[in-house]
Amino acid sequence: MQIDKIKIADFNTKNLAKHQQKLNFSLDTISNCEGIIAKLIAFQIAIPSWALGTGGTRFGRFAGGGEPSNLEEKMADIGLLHSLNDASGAISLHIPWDIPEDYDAIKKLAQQYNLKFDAVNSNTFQDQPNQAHSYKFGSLQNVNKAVRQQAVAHNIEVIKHGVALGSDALTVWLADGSSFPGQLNFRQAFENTLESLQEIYAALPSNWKMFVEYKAFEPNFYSNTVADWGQSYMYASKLGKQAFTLVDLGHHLPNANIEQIVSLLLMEGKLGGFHFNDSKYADDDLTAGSIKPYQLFLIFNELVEGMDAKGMNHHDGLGWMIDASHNIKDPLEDLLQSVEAIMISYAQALSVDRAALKIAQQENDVVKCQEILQEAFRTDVRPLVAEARLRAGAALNPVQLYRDLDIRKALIQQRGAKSISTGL
Ligand code: PSV
Ligand code: MN
Repeated sequence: MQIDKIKIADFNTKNLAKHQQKLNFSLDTISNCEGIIAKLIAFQIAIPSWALGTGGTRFGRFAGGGEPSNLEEKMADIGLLHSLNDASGAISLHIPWDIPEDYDAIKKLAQQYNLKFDAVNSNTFQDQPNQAHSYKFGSLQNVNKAVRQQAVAHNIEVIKHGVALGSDALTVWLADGSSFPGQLNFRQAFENTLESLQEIYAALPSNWKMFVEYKAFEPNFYSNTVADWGQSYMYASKLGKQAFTLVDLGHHLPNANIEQIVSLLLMEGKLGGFHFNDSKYADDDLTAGSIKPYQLFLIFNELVEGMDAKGMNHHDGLGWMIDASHNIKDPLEDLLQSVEAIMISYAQALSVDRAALKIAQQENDVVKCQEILQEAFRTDVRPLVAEARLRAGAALNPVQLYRDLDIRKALIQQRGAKSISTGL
């Protein structure tokens, strides 16, 4: 299903006067609005192919209907999001959940929706039918060489799919670890994992990046073999220049200072990418910015400052992706909200008075530092985000237009109320 551009234009015309009024206030009160709007237009956040259906917990799943049941339909959904917000112009595939059958056809479809292929993701956290060896006791870390070899071969296979599609990064997230003390020799697990990652790294095309994603716990409950940024950093450093740490916001222990982690990884040139989501308790996979919007702003504040210090392009210097699970909301509405929250935090970070902050920091003026950051955080930048969309031909208010056009109803009519999406 594609949205008629005329419908977007009509919606914008209807809402233009109100938008203009708010924008005028922003233009008067925020400095360098044009610079911010230009950066917002360029910024794109990839949508994972596994986030378009209803997620669930181990207790149950409550599907909302009209879910995409194959890769083509998932791409259609992302195309739909992208036409509404012009900020979701990339798809990240999880293999084997979404194996393209006809590369050319899939590439054509991507072109039609104006989508790029973001990082490809391997899956050695679930056993697949007909798999020779089980990952019950880990994959790349496994004490059994044959299991490690199978997991390495899978990752190399994933790279091949990515190359065929024009992707340029591999994300490795491992569920490897142990659930009970004594189960694992930590050092051996690390060394096995490193050796396996090195074999995968050797198969990486020279223009590719490898992202090593960490997670504090789950599905293992005692130790994870890539548990935190320090461990990911050790692997990435030992692997080489093409390997980086990937930060998923939900993968930290409570109260971790994620903005500091981001700042230091950037400083070391080892921050590769992001998985956005939000959480109250652990890896809750909630809508980005729904629980801790100030934290999201502080993270972007470090990203903007750190990337500028290194002369990096904001839009393609790092990999940006949403990694959330939509258990009770319509997944498409949820994704629109996440992208909006990310854009707002990015715009706020761009509006921070950096020169004044630097002086206040040098003068140890703690009060002033807080004033400067909170001035940016508490300033309403939504008109700038909407203006960026307007200029790009997208909708002033994507969620509202999605609802006005009754898109979910149309998707249910098209795909049925019981269609099921692959993924977690
Ligand atoms: C693991 O929790 C994770 O964050 C990894 O990125 C996986 O690929 C994804 O979620 C699976 O949903
Ligand atoms: Mn993730």
